[in-house]
Amino acid sequence: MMDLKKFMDITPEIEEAVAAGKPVVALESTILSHGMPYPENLGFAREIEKLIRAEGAIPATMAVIDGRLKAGLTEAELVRMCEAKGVLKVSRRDLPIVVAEKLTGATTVATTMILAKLAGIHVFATGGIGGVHRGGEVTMDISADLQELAHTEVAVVCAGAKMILDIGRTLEYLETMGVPVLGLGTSDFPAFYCRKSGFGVDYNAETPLDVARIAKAKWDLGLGGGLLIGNPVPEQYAMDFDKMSAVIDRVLKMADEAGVKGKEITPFMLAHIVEETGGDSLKTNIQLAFNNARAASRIAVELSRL
Ligand code: PSU
Ligand code: MN
Repeated sequence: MMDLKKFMDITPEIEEAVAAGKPVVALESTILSHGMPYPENLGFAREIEKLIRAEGAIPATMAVIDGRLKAGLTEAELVRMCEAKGVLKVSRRDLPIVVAEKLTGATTVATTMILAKLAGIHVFATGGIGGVHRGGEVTMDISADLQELAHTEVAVVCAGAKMILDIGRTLEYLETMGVPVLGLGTSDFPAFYCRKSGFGVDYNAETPLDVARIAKAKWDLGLGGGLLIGNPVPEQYAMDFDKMSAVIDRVLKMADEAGVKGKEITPFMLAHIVEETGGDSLKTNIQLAFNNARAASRIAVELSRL
């Protein structure tokens, strides 16, 4: 057995909650350090933790700080992740490097799942997941988030995938890897800023209890791996599909012309989409993540009762 304490700091509150089987919701830090501008990200980070508490669950924001894996951050650590000075973007392949070299990094969906599982947490709320990029059939740019969903026992609540990705191929990949894709009150997989992508989910789970039951069945059956839950952005914050498609096409072209590659693509796109929409996309991004935190908390509460 790996000696967890050798690598990881879990706050006493989270550790006690996990031991007692109470609901805990994991949060990622890449959305803070590389997904949103400062200081809006800090207001967001504080608010989303409050929201989870208001639903009766405990928030666990994940990060790697000076080489230590963290489940639950202090206020000073949260500020550090939001200021993002020298904060790396850490996916699965980067994890051993930041640990061994005592570096500081924000966790992606993939790494947040890894840390959540180590800490005994099985529900995670994010904004959008990584996936197969447009042109991925040639570039092979496929986020490590998808492999993590295949292998790591965490239910991930998201608002779908951005249209910067190839949503159809992302869903095909998840099918191949045996990842159930559920809609929370929808049969259409959401497209982040917009409520619908035009691609179906595997099953419309009407309630958080349905999601909890399906997750428990998957894990009790020994099937392992994760589940993806698509929770559409609330109607009043949703953006126009055609308008966003045009913005994304423009920004994809900018990325291509600037020669942006690899792990820089997603942060580049996110920052330029905010600019191109005059900040509207940031408001939507914040609200959809809040909405996911609420849903994840309810799923965690139901799971803790099963
Ligand atoms: N999509 C978003 N916001 C984000 C990300 C994706 O709408 O902040 C972040 C997440 O942390 C996700 C990561 O895990 O980008 C995926 O990066 P890549 O495509 O390089 O794997
Ligand atoms: Mn990539």
